Amino acid sequence: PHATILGYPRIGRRRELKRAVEAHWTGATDEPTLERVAAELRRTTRERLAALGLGRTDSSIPESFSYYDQVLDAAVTVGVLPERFSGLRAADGTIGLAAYFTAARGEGDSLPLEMTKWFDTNYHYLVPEIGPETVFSLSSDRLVRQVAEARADGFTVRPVVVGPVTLLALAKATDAAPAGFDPLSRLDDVLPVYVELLAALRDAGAEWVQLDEPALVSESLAVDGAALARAAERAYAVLGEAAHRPAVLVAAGYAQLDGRAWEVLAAAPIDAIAIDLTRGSAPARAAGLDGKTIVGGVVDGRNIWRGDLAGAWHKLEALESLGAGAVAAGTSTSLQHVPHDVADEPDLDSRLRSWLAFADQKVGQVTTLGLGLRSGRATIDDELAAATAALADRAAAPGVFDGAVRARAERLSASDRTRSSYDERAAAQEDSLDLPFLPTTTIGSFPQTDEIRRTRARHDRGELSTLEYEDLIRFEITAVIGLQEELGLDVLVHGEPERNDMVQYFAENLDGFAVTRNGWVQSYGSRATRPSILWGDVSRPSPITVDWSRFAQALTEKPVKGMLTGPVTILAWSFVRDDQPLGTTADQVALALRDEVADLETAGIRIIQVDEPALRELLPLKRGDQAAYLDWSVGSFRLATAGAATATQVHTHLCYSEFGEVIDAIRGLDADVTSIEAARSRMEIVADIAESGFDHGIGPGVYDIHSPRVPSVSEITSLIERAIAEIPERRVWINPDCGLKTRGYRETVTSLANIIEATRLVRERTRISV
Ligand code: THG
Ligand code: ZN
Repeated sequence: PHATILGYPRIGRRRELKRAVEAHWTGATDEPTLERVAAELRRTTRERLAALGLGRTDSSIPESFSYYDQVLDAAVTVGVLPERFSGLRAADGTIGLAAYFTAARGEGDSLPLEMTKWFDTNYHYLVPEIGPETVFSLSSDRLVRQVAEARADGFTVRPVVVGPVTLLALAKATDAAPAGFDPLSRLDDVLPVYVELLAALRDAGAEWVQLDEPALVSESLAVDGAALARAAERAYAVLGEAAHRPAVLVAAGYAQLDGRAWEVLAAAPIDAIAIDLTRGSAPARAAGLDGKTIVGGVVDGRNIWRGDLAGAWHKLEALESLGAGAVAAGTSTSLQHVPHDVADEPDLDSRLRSWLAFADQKVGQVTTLGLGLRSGRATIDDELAAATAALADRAAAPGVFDGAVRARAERLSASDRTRSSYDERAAAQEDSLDLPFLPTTTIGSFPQTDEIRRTRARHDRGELSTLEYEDLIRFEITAVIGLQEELGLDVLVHGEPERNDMVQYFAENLDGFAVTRNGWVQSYGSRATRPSILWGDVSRPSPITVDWSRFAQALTEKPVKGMLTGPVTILAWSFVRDDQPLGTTADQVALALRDEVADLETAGIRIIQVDEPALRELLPLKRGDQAAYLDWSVGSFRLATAGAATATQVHTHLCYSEFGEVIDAIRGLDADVTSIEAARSRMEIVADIAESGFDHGIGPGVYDIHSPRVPSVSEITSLIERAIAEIPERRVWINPDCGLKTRGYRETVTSLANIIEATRLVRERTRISV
C-alpha cells in the first residue's frame, strides 16, 4: 500500500463508546450488549476508512480499537495484571473484559493502575506493573478476534499493538520488586509471548501487524536511549526471525527517530518502519533499508491543520533517496489525538473550516499523497495546489495577524516579567493578608453537580436566559462560600460553577480562539475533552472572571482567590496555530491574562492563582529542546503574573507529582505559593522539595481527590507533620491535591473537615499557632 494511518479515534463520532462503556459500568447493560456496540463501531470505522480511500484488503486500514487504553490492551494481552487483581482471571488464566475494566478503575481497596501522560500529549495511559515475579503468557485473544471479525466483513486490516520495548519502558516495577528493578530486564521473557501473538494474528488472516514503539524517540524516560536501542535490536531480531508471522511494521512516532534506534530498525529483520517527519529533520541513510518500506509520517497526527501538503510531498520524495524498498505516505502518530471530522462542525466559520483537517480529512490527505506516489505527482497537483491556497488564505485572513497585539508584544522588556524580590513580597503579603500558620485552602473548583451541568447545558441551548443562568450561578457561589466559611478554611474560592473546562472557558472568552461542537478527543478511558482551536492573534475583548470573583469576595471577609488558567496550559490543551513559535503565542495569551490580573486587583482580589497543570506535559521529548521550552513557558507565566502588586499573592497549581523533574521551572515561575499533588505518593515529594532548597510558599496536597476515599484526620495529620519536618514550616500551605470538580459533595465536605481538624491539631502541637 502507498498510504496508511497509524491509528484512528476509538471513541466514535458522537462518543458512542463512552456512552456504551459507562452504561455497562453502571450495570445497565451486559457484556454482550457492550461488545455488540463496540463491534458496530469498528465496522463503521472500517467502512469509513475504506470510503476515504484506504484499501479494504491491502492492510492499510489499522485495527486500533481500544475499550480504554492501548497500553492496558497490550499488557493484558501478554498477561500482565497486578497481583491484587489476579482473582479476576478466568480459570484458564486469561483476562476478560471485567478484569480489564477493574484494573483500569480499581475496586474497593484495590487501587487501579496508575495513570500518566502518554509522551508529550494530553492522553493518559495506564502504567503496567512488572516485577521479577511477573509471568508472561498470552492472556487475551481480543486483537485476534478483531482481525477475524474484519475478515468476515471482507477486510484485511493491520492489527496495532504496543510493542515490547515500549510496553516495558513505560511500565513501573511492582511493589514486590527489589529496589532498582528495571522492567526492561524482562524483555527476553515477554518476547516469546509476542511471537505467539504474531502467529495467532497470522492464523486469523493478518498480513501485516503494527508494533508501536514510540519509546524509541523519547529522551525523557527512565531508561536511556542506548538501552532502548539495545532492547529494540534484541526484540526485533527475535520477532523478525519468528517462523510464522505477518509482515511487521514498527511505528516510532511522536518525535524524530534518530541515532542508534533508527540504525537498529533499519538493520532489523522486519518489513517496514514508520517515522515521524513532522518533527526534527529527515533520517540519514542507514544500512538494511533496501528490502523495507518506509512509512513517512508527513501528515501530523496531533494537530488539526490542513497544513502544507506540497511540503509533505517533498518530504516523501526526499525519502525515496534513502534507498528503501518502498515509500508510503502516513501520519506521524495515531489520529487518536484529533477529533473525527470537520464536517461535524457546522457552527465553525467556513473560512476557518477550510484551513482544518481532523482525522477523516487527514486520511484523505494520506490517500492523496499515496496516489501521488503510485501514479505520479501530476495526478495530485490540484489537491496540493488547493492546500497551498488554503495556507495562503489563512496567512492573510483578518485576525490571524493583529497589529495591536503584535505592537504590544514588541514593546515588552525583561522588567515586564519580573516582580519585586520574594522577601519583599512575602513581608507585604503577610501584612495585608494576615493568614494563620499553615493556611488552609482548596485548589479552585468545587464539585460540579449534575444540577450545575444541567444548568450550563440549558443555558447553552438557549432554554435558560442569561439572567436566570447568572442567578443560579450566584446562588451556587453563595453556597460554596458559605460552606467554606462554615468549615473554617482560610483562603476561599468561588468554586468555578460557571466553567465547563478550565481551558475551554478562557478560549470561549478570548479573541483568536474557536470552540468546536463535536471535536472530542479521548483524554483517558471514557473521558474526553474538546480542545479549542487557537487560530489567530489572542486578545481579551473584556474582563472574563472579574464579576464572579468580585461577587464572591463581597460575601466574605476572608480572601477569595481569583482563578485563572496559565498560558502554557491553555496552549497545551488547545490545538494551537503552527505558523509561529509557541513562545510567541504563549506571550499573547499571557498579556490577556495580565490584564485580567490587573482587573482582579482593581476589584479587590488580593490572591490570584494562575494554574499551570500542563507545565510538565509540554516538556519536549528531546533533551536538546528542553531549555528553550522552559525559557518561553516560564517566561509567559511570568509575563501573565508580574504585573501584580507586591502585596498581591500569586499562587500556582501543578498536577502530577513530577516535582523533581520540573523544579527549576517551578522556581522560575516565581509564584508566591505553589500547590502540587503529593497525597498519592504519601508526601515522598517533600524530600524533593527539601533537597531543592525551594523556599517560596508550597502546598503539597494532603487529600487524593482522584479517589472517593475520605482521608482520616490522623492520616492527614501525619502527612502534614511529614511535610513540616522537612520543608520550611512557615512556607507550608494545607490543601487537597487538585480541584474538587470530579468529586461528590458528601466525601468533599467530610474530607475538608478532616483537613481543617488535622491542621488545627498540628497547629496546637507545634504551638506556633496564632
Ligand atoms: N481540561 C482539559 N484537559 C485536561 C484536563 C482538563 N487534561 C488533563 C486532565 N485535565 C484530564 N482530565 C479530565 C478529567 C475529566 C474529563 C476529561 C479530562 C471529563 N470530561 C467529560 C467527559 O468525558 O464526559 C466531558 C467534559 C465536558 O463536558 O467538557 O470528565 O481539565 N482541557
Ligand atoms: Zn491539579
